[in-house]
Amino acid sequence: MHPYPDGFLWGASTASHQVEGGCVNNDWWHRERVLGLERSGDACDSYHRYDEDVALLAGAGLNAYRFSLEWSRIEPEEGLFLRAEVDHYRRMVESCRARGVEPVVTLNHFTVPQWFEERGGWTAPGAGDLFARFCERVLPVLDGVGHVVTLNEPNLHSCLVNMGPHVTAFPPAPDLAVADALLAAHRAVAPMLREATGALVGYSISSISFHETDATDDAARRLAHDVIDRWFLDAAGEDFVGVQGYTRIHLGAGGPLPVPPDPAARMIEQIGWEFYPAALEEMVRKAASLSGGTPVLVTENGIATASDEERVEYTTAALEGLEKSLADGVDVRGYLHWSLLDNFEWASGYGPTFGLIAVDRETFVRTPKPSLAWLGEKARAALA
Ligand code: GCO
Repeated sequence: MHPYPDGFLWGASTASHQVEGGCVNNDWWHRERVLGLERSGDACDSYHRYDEDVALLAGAGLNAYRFSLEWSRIEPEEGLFLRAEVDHYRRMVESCRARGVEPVVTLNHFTVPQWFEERGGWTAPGAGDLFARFCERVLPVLDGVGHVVTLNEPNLHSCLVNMGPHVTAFPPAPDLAVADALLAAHRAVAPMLREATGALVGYSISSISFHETDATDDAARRLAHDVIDRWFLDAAGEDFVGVQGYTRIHLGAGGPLPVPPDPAARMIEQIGWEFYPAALEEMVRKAASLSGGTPVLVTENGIATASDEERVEYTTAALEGLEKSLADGVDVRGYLHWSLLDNFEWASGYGPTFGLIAVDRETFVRTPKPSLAWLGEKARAALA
């Protein structure tokens, strides 16, 4: 017997800038150039190959696909909305539907149009209104979509002051102005989205498992609580909270300790994170309890490794933890693996490979890894 409830979502996640290719009009494209980072370029060319991506996912036995809308394509200049791009994302939803795959749509996964960035980003006056207008314009995409994620990791975003995620290390304190602006933006659109689409609406939290050490002080504790707990407490969507848990970080004096502090760590991933699959269970339980029982949707969990055996080992352990929390009555609605494809990992470029499917960097040919069939089998068995 397995503890997965009926209708459990089994799937994988991606994000527009990381897979589409040619996202030339957003803040990240510019940041790559200005900071001399590896360029995202054509990414996985999923803008043109999404149908193949969805077919591979569905063919393996998975029933959910989380992807994001690229705001900079839909509104390339302030106030100029391109109907053809809205239609493009609608076709993605229909491609999912045609294969019995539940689309989980993220409205904003880190990237914003360059014009939005240049007018001051999320904390500039009127930013929330611009996001709300964008959300209204993409309603045709969302018709019949069951789960809408408004913002990806607003808590992580607010930690990495003015630089965007994955570029800087943790600053001494989260930027609460960014945090507040993102929370306000979510609150301003969530009721409208619920009413207009009937979807469940929430946002996804970066859920790092913080572990204390002998050196942990109050400043470090405060940071951990501001980063995670404050968001859970304030924010837990009325509909669901997305949990994205990968690893743990040890707290020292003032903030996180450099990885790896623990000589017992099983391995360190390509991205410098400790292999720590127990993070998922810990964070799912924490999210459910701090949000007062808001249903949890695991919107990301995975491992950056060149070894697909390690991916299966990690995910097996993560799912065992998830099953324990389900057996204890925690309301978890789905598990979406990060990521469907090896893709563009922000400031780390194409080095770290999180995908269930490899992508040839020259030809974009997709080669499913054994972990895709393995996860699909788990899904089939649980859904049977
Ligand atoms: C994030 C994102 C993803 C990442 C993934 C691996 O957490 O930053 O949602 O875009 O690629 O988490 O780092």
